[in-house]
Amino acid sequence: MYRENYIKSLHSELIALVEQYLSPIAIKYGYSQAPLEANIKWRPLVLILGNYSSGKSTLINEYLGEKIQATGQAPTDDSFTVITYGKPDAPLDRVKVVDERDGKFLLNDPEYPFTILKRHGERFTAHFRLKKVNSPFLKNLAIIDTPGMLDSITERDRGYNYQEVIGDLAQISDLVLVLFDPHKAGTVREAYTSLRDTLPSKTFEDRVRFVLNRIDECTSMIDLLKVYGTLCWNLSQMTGRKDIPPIRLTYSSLAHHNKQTGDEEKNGGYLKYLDNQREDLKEEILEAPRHRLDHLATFVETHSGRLTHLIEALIGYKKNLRQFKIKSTAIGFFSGLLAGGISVTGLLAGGIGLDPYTMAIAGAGIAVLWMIIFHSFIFDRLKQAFNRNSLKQIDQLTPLDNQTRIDTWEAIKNTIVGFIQKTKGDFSLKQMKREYKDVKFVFNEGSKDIREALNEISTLKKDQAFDVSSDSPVLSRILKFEPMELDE
Ligand SMILES: Nc1nc2c(ncn2[C@@H]2O[C@H](COP(=O)(O)OP(=O)(O)OP(=O)(O)O)[C@@H](O)[C@H]2O)c(=O)[nH]1
Ligand SMILES: [Mg+2]
Repeated sequence: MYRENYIKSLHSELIALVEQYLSPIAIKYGYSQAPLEANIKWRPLVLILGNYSSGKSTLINEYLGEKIQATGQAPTDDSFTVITYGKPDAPLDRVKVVDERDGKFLLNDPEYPFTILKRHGERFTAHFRLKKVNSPFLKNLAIIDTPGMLDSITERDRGYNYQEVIGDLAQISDLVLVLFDPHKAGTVREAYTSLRDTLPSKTFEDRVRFVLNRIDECTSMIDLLKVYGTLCWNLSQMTGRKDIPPIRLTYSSLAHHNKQTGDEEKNGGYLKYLDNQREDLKEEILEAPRHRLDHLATFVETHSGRLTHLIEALIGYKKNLRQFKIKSTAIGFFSGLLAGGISVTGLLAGGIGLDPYTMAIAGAGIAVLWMIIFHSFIFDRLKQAFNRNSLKQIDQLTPLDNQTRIDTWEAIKNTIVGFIQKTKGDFSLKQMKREYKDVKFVFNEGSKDIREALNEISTLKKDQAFDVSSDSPVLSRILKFEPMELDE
């Protein structure tokens, strides 16, 4: 097996794991409305953001090997274009668009992970499209080209909330490139804030790459250093951090050669020293499937962790409810006996002398009548009070003894309240215990295996063939994944 296939099989196994073990539970408890895997089962995604004319579309065209996206000096493209692989009906001798779909299709077809973007309205739908292209570059990933950021145009002018769209797309992307060009190295705010606000800080660092593009347009090495310095300064102002995130340097050779008017040494002699940077960036984009695996591993860990905590809390609630039921049944029973006893004593004290047999029947009758009244009317009231009380003290259902548990609790608390309100405690504890074992197993063992597999991948070379059965015990374990047998 080759590394690429290894990554692919791990990807489908992880999706199967989520589909089989986490999604049914997530939907059952209202943790998620749609299957969890809906947003992650499509191809690895690379999102390209940046200022207008920073060269996003030109760079994409260079990677694809043909002019697929429109390019130009003025703000050129006001659409979000998903570019994915499409097989031509008959063999083609060049790269071209083999199929095109509009936003409506893309937002409504559940095969694609974009249904969450429906909320951005019709203006956005009109600016969203899909292109299928037969480029080998797209074999294992899809790219999203975006409209450039325009400092002078506000969100309202676009007719949809641009920053929120970027945020939603970044959430489902595996790599986010933010492009700058030497002319506008100072305009980073819009890109930065939309990403910072929508991606958790760890995800932000994992996923976002800053790129200084069009470096061939700097007149000299010194000019390039000045531009680089300006960009670093602006980024550090935005991040508020002293360490500067790495910035990749690149340019599109096609655009560069088209513009070339003379002596390369005169203005761009430094470029040859930076070609390795361009290669690195391309390699990094092609590594999107591996990034996807990292994200999937985090995804499995996060959701299985939260679901474990969620079920643990519901089991806690159910146990309290059981205790409450035992207690109130006992109260009903003994108060019934008491009522029977008091009635008999009352009859005796009132001098109503019935024979002992009739007295016993009367006492027992009153006791049973009381128990029926208790269970039909009083018990329900007590149960309602118990539920109200439980919801008031919801934070006490499980120990919140460290920050991780406090964070997961915040993410699931409302779901738990909703589920208790909906079911009023009418659910099976036995079934829940079984589900608990499943998600806990995925959380503990599944996540460990996935991390081991990821470490293994990082040691493999791109074209290295290896034998799964002997070289990759981790993969075979995941492939054979079965949750533990349950001891009821
Ligand atoms: N010299 C040089 N010119 C470039 C480079 N990349 C892009 N250009 C030129 O810059 C202009 C803008 O490029 P686009 O690819 O359209 O930029 P964009 O970021 O997609 O712009 P919008 O879609 O409007 O946001 C075009 O005229 C390109 O030919 C580059 O690396 N070097
Ligand atoms: Mg463009």
